[in-house]
Amino acid sequence: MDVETVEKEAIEKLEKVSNAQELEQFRVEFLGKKGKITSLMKNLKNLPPEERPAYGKRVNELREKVERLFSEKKKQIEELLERERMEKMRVDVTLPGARRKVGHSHPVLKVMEEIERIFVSMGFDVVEGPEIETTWHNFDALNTPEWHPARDEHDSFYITDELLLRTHTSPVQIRTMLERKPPIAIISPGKVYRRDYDATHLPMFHQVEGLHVDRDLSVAHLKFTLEEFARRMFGKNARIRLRPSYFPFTEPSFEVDVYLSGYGWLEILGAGMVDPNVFLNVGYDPEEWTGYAFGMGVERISMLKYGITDIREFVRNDVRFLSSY
Ligand code: 2U9
Repeated sequence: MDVETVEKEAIEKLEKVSNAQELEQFRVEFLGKKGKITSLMKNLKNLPPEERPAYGKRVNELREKVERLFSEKKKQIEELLERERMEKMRVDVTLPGARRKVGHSHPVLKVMEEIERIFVSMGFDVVEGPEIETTWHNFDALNTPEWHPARDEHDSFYITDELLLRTHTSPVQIRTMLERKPPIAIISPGKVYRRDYDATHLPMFHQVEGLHVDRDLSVAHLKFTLEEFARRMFGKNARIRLRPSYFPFTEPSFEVDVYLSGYGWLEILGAGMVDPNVFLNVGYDPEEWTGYAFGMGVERISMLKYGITDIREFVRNDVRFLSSY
């Protein structure tokens, strides 16, 4: 084979090389120890001595040319491989991340904590107590006589004649008054139990009650505190009004309504001045100490705040409901 044929063949073949494997085959075929260019060089000894320098030069030039073309091709193929590798690793940074679903507090707990924050910012302490209570702490100390319907076994969950699931968190205030000396400003959040179950009542629900005991407290202090609470809870335009009511443990007693534009007057809590008999029951002198108290149902506040119409939604555990608060 002559130099021209090998050159033509080499150029044509290299043209068609498209991957690393073909490139290696090409190298062996043309540039290898037994390759075509090497064998051209071996022809040297068969030529007449005067032709050898020119022929040698020609073959060396061919080798250099093919080596150069080979390196160019090699570089091309390496670039192609690198591009393919990068393409495979490509990450779409605009795709949404794999977000882990975490739960959140129950809407009742959220509202309860919001109520706590408001009163804590006004200087109230948060106090908790047992859910199983004595009839004395739950009723007698709170001036609630034997004849009161709340004491009936059809209205409360009794464990024994003298132990029951607390029907309000007021016994926590009784325990605190027995343990501390006035002045006292506390709220008691927690679960309470009554034998009721319909669209507006659950057998277990949540209350936040408050008690402020000091000298010279009046209905004015009560009204200011609850109006401030209503503004912080329902917006700064919220107004409250007091309507006369009756509770065994307060005198006078009130139902407290909040005015919400678009809704009118809504009953949100009960309140009153601590009955002197309650002070006597915990050994406080009613001539020296005065106090106001209030109580609210957390589910009720949550229903008003979010427009929920059936209290049973809170315990149905449907995530479509729970996750929207
Ligand atoms: C002490 C003295 C007085 C707590 C009070 C109310 C009025 C009241 C209800 C609201 C809705 C209960 O959850 S509800 O059904 N509560 O209306 N609670 S005054 O008075 C006290 C508490 C403790 C020592």
